[in-house]
Amino acid sequence: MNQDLFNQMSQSVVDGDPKAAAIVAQAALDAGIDPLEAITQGFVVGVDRVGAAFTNGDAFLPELVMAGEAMKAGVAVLEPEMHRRGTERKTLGRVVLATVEGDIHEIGKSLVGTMLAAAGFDVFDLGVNVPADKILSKVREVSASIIGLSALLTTTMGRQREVIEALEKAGLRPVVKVMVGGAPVTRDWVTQISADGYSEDAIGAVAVAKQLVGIS
Ligand code: B1M
Repeated sequence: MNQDLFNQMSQSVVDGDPKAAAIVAQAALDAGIDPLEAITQGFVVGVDRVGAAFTNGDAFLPELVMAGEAMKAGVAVLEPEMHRRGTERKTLGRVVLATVEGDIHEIGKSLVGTMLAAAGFDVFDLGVNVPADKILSKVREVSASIIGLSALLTTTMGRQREVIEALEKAGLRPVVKVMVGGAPVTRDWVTQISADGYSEDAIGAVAVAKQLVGIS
């Protein structure tokens, strides 16, 4: 039964059908399925299929765009429930979150933000294509203890390093931890740029953020 719904979620993304994605997401909630499980076992499976087809030349940019739109529509239905499940917890710290400059992939970053907020962090999500100076000025404004940087392109990963360098230049590096993520990011890269934390996925990001503020 759940697998049927997961298959329909995946298919709605492959079909690039936001309406179908929203309907099946609601059906999953009505069936009592954990919203994060719905995302990882349903929508992400679909978006990965489209990504693989794009790599092989079997799908093109319009399909990629529509897959992203469908995934966003489905996740939007599931998000309030994810927040609701985390609303009882106290504030654990302030996180400024962004997809780096030059990169407009938002879905994974937003999912990380939702999970961090649900876990009890105050999340200031600056969106996508965000330059280092804008990130730094938000960090100062809200006295954030963590910066979360997402990059989905090999060509934009370097921007994560730039933000860390800007932080050092501003003298803020000792008081602000930097967590990075995104599909092309590896542990090696994290070491190379001297970031403080890394996670492969949104659940792991919560554990890493907690470690960074001294809660584990
Ligand atoms: Co693009 N895209 N895309 N894309 N896209 C990828 C990333 C790609 C791998 C597809 C492919 O070729 N197979 C490829 C990158 C190749 C590379 O550099 N290695 C690619 C490309 C090439 C491009 C364009 C250049 C295409 C073009 O124009 N020719 C272009 C770039 C535009 C730009 O940014 N300047 C482009 C555009 C787009 C769309 C706009 C059409 C759309 C995004 C829509 C949107 O976000 N609103 C899109 C999409 C949908 C994808 C794929 C198919 C799916 C990405 C996604 O949402 N995944 C993607 C292929 C793929 O990943 N399978 C692809 C689901 C999401 C839940 O996972 O984002 O990985 P993800 O996030 C995960 C983890 O990475 C981690 O947790 C998340 C949840 O588990 N994580 C963090 C992410 N951020 C984190 C931060 C953390 C911790 C963990 O701490 C702070």
